[in-house]
Amino acid sequence: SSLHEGVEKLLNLQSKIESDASTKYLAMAAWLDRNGFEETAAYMYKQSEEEREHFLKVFKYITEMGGIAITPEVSQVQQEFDSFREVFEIALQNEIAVTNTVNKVIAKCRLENDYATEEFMMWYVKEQREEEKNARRALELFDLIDEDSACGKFELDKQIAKIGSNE
Ligand code: OFO
Repeated sequence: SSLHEGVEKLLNLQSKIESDASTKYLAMAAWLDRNGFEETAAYMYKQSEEEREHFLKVFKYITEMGGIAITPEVSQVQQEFDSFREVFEIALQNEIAVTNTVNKVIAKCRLENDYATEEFMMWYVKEQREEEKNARRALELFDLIDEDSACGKFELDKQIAKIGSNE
């Protein structure tokens, strides 16, 4: 394998984290859907699919580099949420955690002079910047629109679903 053992290990961890993110967003999408937040549910189903692509991208890269890609097991996932807002608080925390692991892979690449993987991982740096921004924007909308006011939930559902659509 042209991958340093430590780098390969972190890439497999990253692949698992992306796969978990896909599962978490799927559970959030279902919760949103059954609570009437139709448009935000559609947005979240899409996020889930995107994370699945992020997962596959790392997974295939490991194999391409001659490493052993380990199929991640499905972790326990949170199915219930206390509120509409809580979904996005957790989503933001999750994205921040993903950014941290992306940074750890890159730090390791630098230590081992693995510039190919570093360059590969830069795509994730950009992606995470975008995803953190979107999650923060969602929370900003909860500050602007009172969830408990008349039509508040309905308006939030529409506005959150539009995040990132003009990029
Ligand atoms: Fe947002 O987790 Fe993928 O990159």
